[in-house]
Amino acid sequence: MKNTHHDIAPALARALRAARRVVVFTGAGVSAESGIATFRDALTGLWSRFDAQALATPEAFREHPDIVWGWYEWRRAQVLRAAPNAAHHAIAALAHHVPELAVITQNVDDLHERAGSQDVTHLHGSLHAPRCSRCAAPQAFASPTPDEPDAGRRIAPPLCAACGAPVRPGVVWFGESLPAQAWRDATLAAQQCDLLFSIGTSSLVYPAAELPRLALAGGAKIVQVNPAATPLDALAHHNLRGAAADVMPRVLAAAFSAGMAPPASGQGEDS
Ligand code: BV8
Ligand code: ZN
Repeated sequence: MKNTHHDIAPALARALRAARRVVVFTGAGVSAESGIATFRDALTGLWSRFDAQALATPEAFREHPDIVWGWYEWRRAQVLRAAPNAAHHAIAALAHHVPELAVITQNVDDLHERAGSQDVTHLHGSLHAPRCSRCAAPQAFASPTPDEPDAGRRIAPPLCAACGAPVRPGVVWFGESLPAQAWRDATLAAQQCDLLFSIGTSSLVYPAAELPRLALAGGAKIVQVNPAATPLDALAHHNLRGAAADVMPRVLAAAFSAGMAPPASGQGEDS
């Protein structure tokens, strides 16, 4: 059957139209169609002998600062070259259709902001906010756009202008606490919302993966958008099996534009 926005269950379109407070919770999958490798994609070159989870830790930075800094500079170069995709734009547009929208992301890129989303909550920090690993002083990047480091190149981290210690990426590593304010904002938004979208996340990393459960406990409808199954499948009221850049524009069309010609069809199915 030709995929049109009619694939989106009428009950979902009705629930989104009726929702006062909506949360959009995203993971690396929402940036996949912008060409940003998801966290678990095979690490290339020098990093292929590392598991991302092992590299995104304070220990790895202490032991191999130039491998870890090189990895993040490679990822930052990817992000700077990337553009927001139709999913980021649909999420930004959603803010104009519902009374309150909170965008909460695990991603360290700024594609939600570049698509126009406001007040994005970053649970795991940002590639664009390097800081001193000792005195935490914010640092400016030496080169605003790193020359495309060939994947795998070691790059020695710059040294803090104030205390001389190595500069680290402004991200939350495994074993590190989430920024307290961001976590407070996120849990409050999840507990109070009427509807939560979980888009492009494997729902494996805690405490972020707790948010849909908090929303469910607060009586919210849970909608998952992911081409693959995740542990959230069991809890979601709607499992939209498909790519975010295909599904999200169709969700908005189904809910807010009766008669608007549906955007290009995709593979998404409502399951
Ligand atoms: C903390 C920033 C403690 C860095 C990241 C055992 C059990 C439970 C928990 C733990 C445990 N052992 C350790 C823990 C805690 C640990 C944890 O959860 N580990 C997991 C792996 C078991 N958590 C932590 O350490 C957290 N801190 O707990 O602190 C503490 C408490 C008090 C005091 C002190 C300390 C910190 C976690 C933050 C780690 N940092 N990112 C960086 O980016 O480099 S997490 C990182 O991995 C990403 O941000 C992402 O969120 C996560 C998963 O990566 P991916 O799988 O790539 O991405 P994602 O999950 O988003 O999955 C991609 C999805 O997209 C897939 O499902 C795919 O199907 C889908 N997809 C693909 N294409 C598309 C798509 N979807 C839609 N459209 C498409 N086109
Ligand atoms: Zn310093």
